[in-house]
Amino acid sequence: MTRLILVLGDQLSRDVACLRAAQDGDVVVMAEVMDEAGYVRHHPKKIAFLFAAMRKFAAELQDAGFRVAYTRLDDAGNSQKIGGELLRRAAQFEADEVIATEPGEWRLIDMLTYLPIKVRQLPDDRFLASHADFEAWAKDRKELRMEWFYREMRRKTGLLMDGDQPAGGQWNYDHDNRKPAQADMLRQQPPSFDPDAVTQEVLDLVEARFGDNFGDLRPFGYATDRDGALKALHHFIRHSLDMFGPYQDAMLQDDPLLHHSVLSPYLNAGLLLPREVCEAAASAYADGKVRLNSAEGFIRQIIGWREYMRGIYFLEGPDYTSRNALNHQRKLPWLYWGGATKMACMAAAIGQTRRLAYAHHIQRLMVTGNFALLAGIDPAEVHEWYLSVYIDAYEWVEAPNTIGMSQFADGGIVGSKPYVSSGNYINKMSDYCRGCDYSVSARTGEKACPFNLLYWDFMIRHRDRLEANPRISRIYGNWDRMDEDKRRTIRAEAADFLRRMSEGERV
Ligand code: FAD
Ligand code: DLZ
Ligand code: SF4
Repeated sequence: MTRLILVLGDQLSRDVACLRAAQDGDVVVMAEVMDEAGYVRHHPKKIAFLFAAMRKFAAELQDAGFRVAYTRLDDAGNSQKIGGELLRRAAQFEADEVIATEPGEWRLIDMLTYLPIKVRQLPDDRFLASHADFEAWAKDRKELRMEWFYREMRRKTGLLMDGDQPAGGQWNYDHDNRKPAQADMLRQQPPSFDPDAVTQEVLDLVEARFGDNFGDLRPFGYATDRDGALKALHHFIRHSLDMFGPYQDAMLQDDPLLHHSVLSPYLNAGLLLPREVCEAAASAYADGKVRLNSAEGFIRQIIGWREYMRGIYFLEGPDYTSRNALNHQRKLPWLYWGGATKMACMAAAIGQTRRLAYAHHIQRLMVTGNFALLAGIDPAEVHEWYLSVYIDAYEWVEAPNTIGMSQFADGGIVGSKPYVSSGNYINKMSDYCRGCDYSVSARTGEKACPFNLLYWDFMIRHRDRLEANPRISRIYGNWDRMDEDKRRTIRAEAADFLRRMSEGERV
């Protein structure tokens, strides 16, 4: 009997497990379906990127001799579900078994588990840590801190290691990083790729079908095949990696990317593999082309944070996305969907998200994420927003970053304390405050930076829980020393701000 080989839209790697298992006569099944394109209102650039990359990958497989059954979104008979397409193709090719690579989302894993046909889900070994590796690491630990996991991953991969010691004698060089950036006309931007005929056709389809989703479809400059993704990788290693470390936490109004790699879309869709990306960075360091704090910082994001986040998602199980440890219930305000705001930092982060389907880590964590947490937004709504608007968003990586790292909704599994800050941090790391209607130095009054008001409001609302944390407790001393009137004013103005925001006023 024929077997079907399922390749999902984020499994576009020649080395993916199901393709390695393919035999003569098997049929590769790929499908553009509304169930996947519509489980959240994805940014149009994300849908276009994946559909174009899927079409090109299918053509590449066909050229390499695979039998491929590819369903386009508008094809007659498209059931608009991955499961439906597998059953339809099984009937068409008289197949009795599906070979899949485990999807990156519980929803699809469950769907495949209960599909009325035999399905084998192979481990996704594009990741460097298997579920068993992560479970073994996590077992019996009181706290699942990324840094300890990362050190094991360094030893396991041998990346930046001198024998059994870390290169340079330290595991982590972050103390050399975290510098604010200056505007620089000469800073290199990632390469932009003109859409070819395949991509143009997809752009027209996405415009017609998803044109109302939040986000600009055009101009579209992402690579949509492996050659382009490799070009982006080599360009980053050559031009930006050396400065990545020092400036990775910086934010500039007129430079949305700074020295970030913008490789997450390609890594997460399978056009690049994590090991090759890290090896390219490690070789650049070995050749003396980039400084150690940059190579180490970059590699840590991939073999550390990326693998750790996936480990947490699968360890914690399907209910992780509905956690709400701080019991936050406020609706996501309209300004996240492009509604006007006077906050220059939010306007910048959300504006570039709309244009590019991309914001870098500190914009996601310390601007939009920080604001949502301070304002007490329901983490399920925050999760849905991040899953929708970023080109690199898949639940296995987005949920632990949002629910865990950013919103502290998992109660402290990913982070030992909430990532919250007043306007001070944003002012130190960016040039946003200079052009803002609010004043970052004002703590009360009409001009008070909302991050300042909401910071204290958040800290006091959650005092019972947070004061016990030794990393936070001394902050309450500052509050207690504040004049009683001042404290009352801050809380009243915070409440007024939140009320006006929730009523749709421009804040
Ligand atoms: P760089 O800064 O150049 O970093 C290099 C690579 O490291 C990235 O491409 C990525 O693969 C990896 N990386 C860095 N930080 C993380 C991290 N915290 N978790 C996982 N991988 C990391 N990343 C996603 O890939 N998809 C998401 O949906 C996603 N959602 C996020 C939501 C929130 C609230 C936050 C705070 C972070 C989220 N991140 C997500 C992590 C991070 O912001 C992005 O990986 C990064 O901004 C991608 O841009 P880049 O390729 O330029 O990264
Ligand atoms: C994100 C996405 C989109 C927009 N569309 C498709 C699709 O039409 N077909 C497909 O196979 N995959 C798509 N994907 C990626 C899946 O949603 C992804 O495989 C799961 O979320 C698991 O990570
Ligand atoms: Fe953001 Fe406050 Fe600075 Fe305005 S003053 S940009 S709201 S941090």
